[in-house]
Amino acid sequence: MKIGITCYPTYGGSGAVATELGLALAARGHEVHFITYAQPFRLPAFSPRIVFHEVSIGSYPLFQYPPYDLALAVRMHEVAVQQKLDVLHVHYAIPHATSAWLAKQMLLDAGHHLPVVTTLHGTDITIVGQDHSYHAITKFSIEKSDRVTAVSQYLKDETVRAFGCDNRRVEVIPNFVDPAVFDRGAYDGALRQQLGDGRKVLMHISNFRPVKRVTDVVQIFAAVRREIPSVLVMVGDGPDRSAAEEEARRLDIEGDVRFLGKIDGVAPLLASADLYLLPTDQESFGLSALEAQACGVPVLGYQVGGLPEVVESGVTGHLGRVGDIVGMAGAAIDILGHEDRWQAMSTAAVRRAAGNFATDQVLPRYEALYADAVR
Ligand code: GMT
Repeated sequence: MKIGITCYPTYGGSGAVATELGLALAARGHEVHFITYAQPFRLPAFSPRIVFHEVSIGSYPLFQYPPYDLALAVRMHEVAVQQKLDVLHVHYAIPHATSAWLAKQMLLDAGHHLPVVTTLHGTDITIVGQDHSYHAITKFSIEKSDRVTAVSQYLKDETVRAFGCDNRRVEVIPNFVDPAVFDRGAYDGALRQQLGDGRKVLMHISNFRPVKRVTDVVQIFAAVRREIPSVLVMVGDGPDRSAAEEEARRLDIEGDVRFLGKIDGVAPLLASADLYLLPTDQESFGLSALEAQACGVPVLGYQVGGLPEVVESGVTGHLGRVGDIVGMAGAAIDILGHEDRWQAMSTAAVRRAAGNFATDQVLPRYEALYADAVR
């Protein structure tokens, strides 16, 4: 098939999932066209059967807020006509599903039917979409999509609750991972030695937005470090990075906390970790938690959103109460302090990731959805 994909190209789970999906679809022989304002961050410079189409918004003095959503709709329309797209798959409802609906209407006038598939990822439903300024257009755009998917049952339920959407219209298709890439055994341990110098490696990866509670990460680590020789590796960047750095200084542990900034290929890093920390207060799925588990890393997080669908508390990690730093640190010390317990969790984590969320299992569900939408 010829598939158009639109996503946010910058760091974030929805862009990562969209790009991995495009790469996997191309590997299975489909032709994939990415339509967005920059090259998606996980997209290699060249891949067979993948083309990147840049959306340019230009500039005009009248526009204090250049209308990206319109420029995107025009580019979607253009690519659909030129490349004869069979289906357009947009990731993150706002504004992508709205632009897709506009492009679809423009195409209908020329007799070209372009089915639109919208995948809901998280904050498009839980935060931004429920803002009064965007609620009505989000509901409209979801309802006008030919097919809608959500990345967890939690997100589907929240979509039905917040937007009154028909729950039969939303299909749950989870995030996925390639176990051959996210594989602890694929890396030689040199990086682990560099990062930890013989100590346990705790890790967090995110875009450092307030929802990620990165200061909780630092506080949990501070309590763990008092009991177990360890280091904390913080990967990514965003608005709360300086707050996390400040917290590390305040707690006088900055020498053992490393901020690496944005890094594209996180698999070798995750494969070097002993424990992954994701204490966010809203998480529709938690792609990084899945990738960590695939690398045999137990995950510590809060019992929120779709995270319990990914992490089996007590088996592949521990999920605690939001803000319970002491409880989280206790669970971390228990896991890291008992080699047999850590090993059992690590093995269960790999089995869970590969058994429920491997690319080979999830991808055919998208292919079936496209085929159905085209019919
Ligand atoms: O929160 C992020 O890291 C970015 C955000 C996005 O939309 O780019 O991620 C969301 O989508 C991911 C992929 O489906 C999910 O794994 C994340 O759980 C979700 N983030 C939130 O719900 C906060």
